[in-house]
Amino acid sequence: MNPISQKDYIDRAALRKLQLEKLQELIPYEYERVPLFRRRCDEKGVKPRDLVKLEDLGKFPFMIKTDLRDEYPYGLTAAPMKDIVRFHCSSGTTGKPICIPATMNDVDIWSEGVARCLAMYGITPDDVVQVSYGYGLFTGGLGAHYGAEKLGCAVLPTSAGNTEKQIMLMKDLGTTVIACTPSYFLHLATSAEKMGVDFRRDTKLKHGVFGAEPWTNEIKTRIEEIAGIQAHDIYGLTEIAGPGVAGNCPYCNGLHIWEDHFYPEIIDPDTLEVLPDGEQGELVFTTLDRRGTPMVRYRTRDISRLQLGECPCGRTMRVMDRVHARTDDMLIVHGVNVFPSQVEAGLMKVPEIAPHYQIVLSSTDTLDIFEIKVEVVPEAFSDNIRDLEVLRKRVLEAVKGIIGLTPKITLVGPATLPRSEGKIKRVIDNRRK
Ligand code: DLL
Repeated sequence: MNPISQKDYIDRAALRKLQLEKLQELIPYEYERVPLFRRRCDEKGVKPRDLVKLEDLGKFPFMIKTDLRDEYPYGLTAAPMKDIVRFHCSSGTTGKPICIPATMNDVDIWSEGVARCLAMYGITPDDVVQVSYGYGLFTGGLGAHYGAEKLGCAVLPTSAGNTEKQIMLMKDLGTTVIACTPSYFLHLATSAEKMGVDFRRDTKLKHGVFGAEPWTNEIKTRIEEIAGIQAHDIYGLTEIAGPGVAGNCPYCNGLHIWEDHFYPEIIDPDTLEVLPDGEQGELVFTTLDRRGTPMVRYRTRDISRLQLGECPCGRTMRVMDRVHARTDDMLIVHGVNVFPSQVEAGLMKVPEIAPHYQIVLSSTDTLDIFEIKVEVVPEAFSDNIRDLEVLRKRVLEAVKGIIGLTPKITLVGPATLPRSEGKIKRVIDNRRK
């Protein structure tokens, strides 16, 4: 076992003790240094000394994304500038970005999280890791980079884009691990095919480290089939660290959370009550060690569940369900709730359908129009209108079976929908607000 993985197996009682000790340091630190947190605690009538046992964390106020925007750039920074070594920012969808200053120790803990994920996937210092997440303000590139280096891997920092060159380097340098968004990997795969490169035959690729966007088990299977690799899930967010807050182990369809650094809770997003393990709700994290921009009870908006029971791999860190949806990406069409991942799961049931699709919503005066544009794989794409119509009906049935609505299905030719180098935008909502 790589020494970096030893912490994954800590005894649960020792873990809880450690978490409490860390929280009892963090809460007064945050209270003293971050006026917003202090104000909220005072409004709730809760003091740092009220944290006597782990469950007491539930008495403390939440933090949300708009707090980060409102307090931009330094309002939530708790460490002096002499201790800050790095900034990451996330643009979000609207308005001002959020800015997360980090200390050297914050960067170290984050890198350790990524390294522990990689080790769990079976990646070793012998591996060559091509980091095709974007480098810069986004945490994907530098996060994967530092984590892979910490494990002792050889890192090829290609960043995203320049796809043909990426494929050439992958071949020439013997890349064994690629780290990028799943949607960018699918784009790489299409480009490789066009270049006559077969991942199985012409490269040494064995692992994919994919995250930063929701991707279904169906897409995971497709990727594994297309490239002959193991596709691993890595989860994280800028506000908490970046990639490497949690990662999936080969034994469970979920992700071990590095609970010794990132304390998870699941809450009901409506009542804000903490839910017991086993129940689905919104994931909330407290950063136990961060000192640059600590987060106490940060509401991620990601929907997940903390699984019950022990993982056969022996790791004691709790397992969260893979994140397929966010509370804010739910679409309401004709009064029905639809998540893009449900559409994806339906589409991927049809083998002639390629993993490239777009959901387009528009409206007339009285009606929502819900269209799904999806590519057909080259082998199944034909000029025969009747064949395509038969396929279209099969796709419709597959999607309808999951979402319970009848969308307009538009089949399009291979490589016609936009591709992405980073996070893909699946939904275009042109409805009048
Ligand atoms: O996406 C960090 C990251 C980079 C994670 C590279 C994994 C790999 P943000 O840009 O702040 O940070 O976006 C965070 O992306 O709240 C989720 O909604 C989504 N997300 C991240 N990883 C996954 C995943 C990075 N594995 C937001 N599965 C999160 C599903 C994910 N969604």
